[in-house]
Amino acid sequence: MKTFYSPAHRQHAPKEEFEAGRLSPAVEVPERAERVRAEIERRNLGPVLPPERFGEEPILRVHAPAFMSFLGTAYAEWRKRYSNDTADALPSAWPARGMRFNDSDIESRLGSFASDTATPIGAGTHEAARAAVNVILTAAQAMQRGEPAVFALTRPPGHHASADVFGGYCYFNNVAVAAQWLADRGLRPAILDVDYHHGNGTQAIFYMRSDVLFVSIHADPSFAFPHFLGFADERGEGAGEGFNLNLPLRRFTDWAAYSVALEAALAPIQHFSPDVLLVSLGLDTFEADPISHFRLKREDYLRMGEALAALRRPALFAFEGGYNLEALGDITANVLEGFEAA
Ligand code: Q9C
Ligand code: ZN
Repeated sequence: MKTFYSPAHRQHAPKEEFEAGRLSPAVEVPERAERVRAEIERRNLGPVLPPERFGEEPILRVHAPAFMSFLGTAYAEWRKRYSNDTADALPSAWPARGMRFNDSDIESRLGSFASDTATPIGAGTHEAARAAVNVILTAAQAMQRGEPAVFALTRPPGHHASADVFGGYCYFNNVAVAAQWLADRGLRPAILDVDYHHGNGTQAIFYMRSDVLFVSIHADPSFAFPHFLGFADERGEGAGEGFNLNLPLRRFTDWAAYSVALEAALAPIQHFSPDVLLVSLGLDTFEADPISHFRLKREDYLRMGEALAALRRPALFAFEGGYNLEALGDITANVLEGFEAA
C-alpha cells in the first residue's frame, strides 16, 4: 500500500496545551508521524511518497473563507499583539451565551473560531496543516486513479475541525476535504471514524447531506472529549437524516465489545455502497494511550484491518489521533497490514 507523507508536518510542534486546569506538555507532537513512517519503512509496507500541491480551492469547498484566512494570518497577528512573547497562540475567552459576535482583533477571532485550549497555533502550524491537506488530496487522487488502498499520514489531524471551528488538535478537516474532493469528481464516499474521540467536525460538515455517509465509533461524549457532540441520537438532519451514525461506547471498552460495534458500523456502510471508504484512523483506542480509556491490544488492530477489508471496497486510511509514541507505529501498521492480508 502506498503511503503519502510530507516532512512539513514537523513545522507544527506545539510545546504545551492547557488541559485539566494546567499547562501540560503537548501530546500531538511531530514524533507521532515520524514513528509511524519509520515502522512503515521498517516493515516494507510500500513506498512513502510526497504530496502534490492542490491550492486553496478544495479546502474552500469545506471550510469558510473567513476561517481559512484566519488560520493563514493568526500567528502573525498574535505575534504583533504580544511581540515580546514567543508562546503559541491560544484563546482565553469565548463568545458564550448572552454575548455578541465580534471578530475585530486576534483575541476575539481566536475565541470565535476555537473550541478548546488544547490546539495552539504556532509559527509553522498553518504550513503543516496545509501540507496535511495536500497529503490526503494526493491520496484521494491516487484512489480516483484506481489504487485499491492508500494511507495518508496526515498530521496535524483533522476530524475535530468543522467548516469554521478548529480544536481537538485539528485545524483543517483533512478527511472532509478529501471526501468532498472525491464527491466533486462523481465518486460516492463513506467515512468511518474509529478514533477514540467522536469526529464532531466531520459530522457537522456532512450532517445535512445524504451524499456522504458518516459513521463513528468512539468514547461516549457523556464522559469524553468532545463532550458536546457524538451522542447516539444524532442521526442527520433534513436530506442527511439517516446518513449519520454514532456508536458511543463505555469506558474500558475492549476488543470483545469494540468488534461488535465495528460490525454494526460496517452494515450501513455496505448498504450505502460507497465507491471509496475513508477511514479516520485514530489509534488512541489503544490500552496504553496516555489520554484515552479503551483497552484495545496490539493484535486487535490486525483484526480491525481485516474487518475493514471484508467490505471489499477501495479504502483511504487517514491518520488522526493516537498518542502512545512507543506503540503508535506498530498499531498503525497492524491496521494497514491486516487490511492488505485479508
Ligand atoms: N483528558 C484527537 O485525537 N483533550 N484529538 C482531551 C482528555 C483534547 C484529541 C483531554 C483531545 C483531542 C485527534
Ligand atoms: Zn482522538
